[in-house]
Amino acid sequence: MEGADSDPGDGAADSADPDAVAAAEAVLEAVAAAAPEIRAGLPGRRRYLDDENPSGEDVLAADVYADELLEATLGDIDGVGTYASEERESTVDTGDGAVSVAVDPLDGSSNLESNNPMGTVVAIYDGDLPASGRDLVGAGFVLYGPVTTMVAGVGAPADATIREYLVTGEGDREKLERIELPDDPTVYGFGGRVPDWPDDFAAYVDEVEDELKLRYGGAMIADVSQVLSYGGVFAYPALESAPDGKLRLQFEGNPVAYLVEGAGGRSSDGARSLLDVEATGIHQRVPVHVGNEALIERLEAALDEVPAR
Ligand code: FBP
Repeated sequence: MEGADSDPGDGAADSADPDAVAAAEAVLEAVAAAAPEIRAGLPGRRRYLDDENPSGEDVLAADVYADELLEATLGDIDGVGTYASEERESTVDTGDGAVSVAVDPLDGSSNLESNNPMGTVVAIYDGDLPASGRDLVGAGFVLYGPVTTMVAGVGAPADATIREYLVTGEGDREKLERIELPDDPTVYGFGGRVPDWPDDFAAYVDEVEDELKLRYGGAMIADVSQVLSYGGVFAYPALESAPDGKLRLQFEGNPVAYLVEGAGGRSSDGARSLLDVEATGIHQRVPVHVGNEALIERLEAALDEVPAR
């Protein structure tokens, strides 16, 4: 993350609907306001429930707590008509607003057991779900690390300025720096078991591990935050056992693509920007690769055949 700036483009982008951008700002403020409560609720909610989410993953009490808190908070915002969460099979109709929010209430929640960082991710789309990443009018994440921070932007993807905020104990946002990926990347982190990586992806890893330092923590938001800070590449790639990878387009792929591209980097499913992947379902999965432009270009060159998406 580089030095402070004079705020060009902070706020509404020309090509996005101003009402949708205002709703996106309100959503990001509400997520920050909920963050201290979500964080304070973690210590007593580290147990698994006897349940699975729509993606077949075990659910922690903390996942459910954060999801219910965010639904109540975000559903009340003027302009928000739909709430969707990784923890719910279907979307929730919250009123007649045009904007839809898609939330991963606790990204990386399996890190609760080991007490490692995790986050809350939010994507704000101008339209119904599932939506294209090109319909985003804002995105952000809260990182529950040693301090609570938010990285966020509003506006159309091509116009967004991405900024880091400190989230205070009262849930207010204090502006920190504008985020731009450093020119000299230093870190990489890739999910999935190594024997499950396709050969072409494994060949790419052979290249980058000679140049970069491994940093992988198992929570996408924390791993992407390292890439935003130090430059590099994060991927949860296609696997032999899961050709669409693990992460979800609406809740994870699109918002991190928006943030990393807004910070001067690139995103890819292996062949194209994640923002150009066709949206086919709420819980659709997609291989996610984000980072410095040159590293993503090399990745796309290294992968043999990437299906149309
Ligand atoms: P959840 O949203 O269910 O926590 O799953 C997503 C995630 O935890 C990502 O944050 C992370 O990148 C990935 O799964 C880690 O998966 P793995 O445990 O296979 O490394």
